[in-house]
Amino acid sequence: MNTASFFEKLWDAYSEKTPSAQKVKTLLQKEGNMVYNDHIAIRTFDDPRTNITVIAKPFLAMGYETKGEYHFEAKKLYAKHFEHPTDSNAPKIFISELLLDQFSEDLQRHIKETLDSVSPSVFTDNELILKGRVWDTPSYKTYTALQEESEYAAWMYVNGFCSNHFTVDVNKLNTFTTLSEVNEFLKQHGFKMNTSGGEIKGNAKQFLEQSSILADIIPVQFAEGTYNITSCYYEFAFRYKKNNGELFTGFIANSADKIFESTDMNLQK
Ligand code: OOG
Ligand code: NI
Repeated sequence: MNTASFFEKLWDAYSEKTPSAQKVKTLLQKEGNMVYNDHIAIRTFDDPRTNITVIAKPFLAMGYETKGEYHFEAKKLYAKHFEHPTDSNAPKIFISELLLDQFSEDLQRHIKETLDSVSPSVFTDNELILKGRVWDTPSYKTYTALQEESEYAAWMYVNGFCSNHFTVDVNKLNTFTTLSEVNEFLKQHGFKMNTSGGEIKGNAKQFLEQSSILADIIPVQFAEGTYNITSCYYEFAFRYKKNNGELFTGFIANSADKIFESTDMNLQK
């Protein structure tokens, strides 16, 4: 599969569970914009079967290169980002992993049992991140137990492998010149922003401003019945030129820390 059709399939899987993203994209297009992706993001567990190295492999095979790394002490996460050196339409990739050994034995056991229930060949499939949750129906009891320690763990247990957001490249929009104009447009159309750490994360001095709408809520079938749970969200990024005249291409850990919260159940209402 070539890079463009891979990202189309990834968008299809994502927009199916994130109807707001498709709505926003269509609204932006109706205003007269071409919508380009700045980056996508993937979540995983640092278990050797699923860690960043495993998730990054198909992207490295597409020619992507490893760039920055990021630490999130409070959330107990580690992340890396990847860039394609030649294909300017290929979005940057941000992959984070949950540092399992920093959590309780109960959490570690829940995740280990979940991963043990899946055939190892599923994790090495090049199309893993098109597959979503690759384990059986989750338990709501386990979901809420995980949530007490980590919203990320609970989200991952239900949503599995996917792009948890796509990100509109605001620099390339025709009808908007600033991120705050985009945010006003989103709010006028009834979308709810993630305001954790402020509506706009980052600033010109950091060469990156970001905002996101809260994740959609979708019905999920659990062993105990159906509950409404966060799926994925849409992000908006505006990049500034560095002193050498080139656009900054990295990420800002303090901003990312708040962007992660776009899928937190406790930010809903
Ligand atoms: C990733 C959050 C961080 C960014 O652009 O800083 C991020 C996630 O929610 O998994 O995407
Ligand atoms: Ni992002």
